[in-house]
Amino acid sequence: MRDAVTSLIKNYDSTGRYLDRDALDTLKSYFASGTERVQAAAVINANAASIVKQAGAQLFEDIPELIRPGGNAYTTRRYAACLRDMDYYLRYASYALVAGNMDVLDERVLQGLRETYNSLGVPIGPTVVGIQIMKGIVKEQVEAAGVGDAAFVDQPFDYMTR
Ligand code: CYC
Repeated sequence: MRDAVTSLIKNYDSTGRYLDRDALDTLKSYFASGTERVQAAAVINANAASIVKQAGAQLFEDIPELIRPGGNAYTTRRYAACLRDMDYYLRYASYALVAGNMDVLDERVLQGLRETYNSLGVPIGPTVVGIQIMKGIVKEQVEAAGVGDAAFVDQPFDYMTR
């Protein structure tokens, strides 16, 4: 698991270089956006349950087949598994936002996920829709909390989606 600073240092150390202009610019922009990243994490933390609930409701309204017989989120167990997965995506997105680095998503969420989903018949397209719905809700709430430009919030959600 790495953050913006450790990953930059690792790169420079591996070639024995001092931190150059590019490195310093990267560090400056990471630290300059630090307060906003923490604010975004605070918003997610304070509203996680309602964000997941709202996103789930929107997802099942947009794609109602998911919760009909034959749908992958049909039966209470699978419905709950789906909301639990959404909660995982949200929590790990908050970590990646604070870290300013997407490594944690590869390591803890995405590795092997496609294979797991394929073997269980969990449809990837609708999962992507769910993650994008959460992105929209989080962005709205982060902006409402007074963070000027919440564009940085997109990054972990878009990363998982890709
Ligand atoms: C299942 N989701 C699973 C499983 C895993 C994950 C491992 C199989 C084991 C289980 O049921 O618990 C995902 N586990 C994760 C992730 C992590 C992890 C991401 C990292 C922290 O440890 N079905 C839909 C929707 C979608 C959905 C589109 C919700 C967005 O139709 C999710 N995931 C879903 C469902 C299951 C599942 C329904 C249960 C499938 C089954 O058992 O038939």
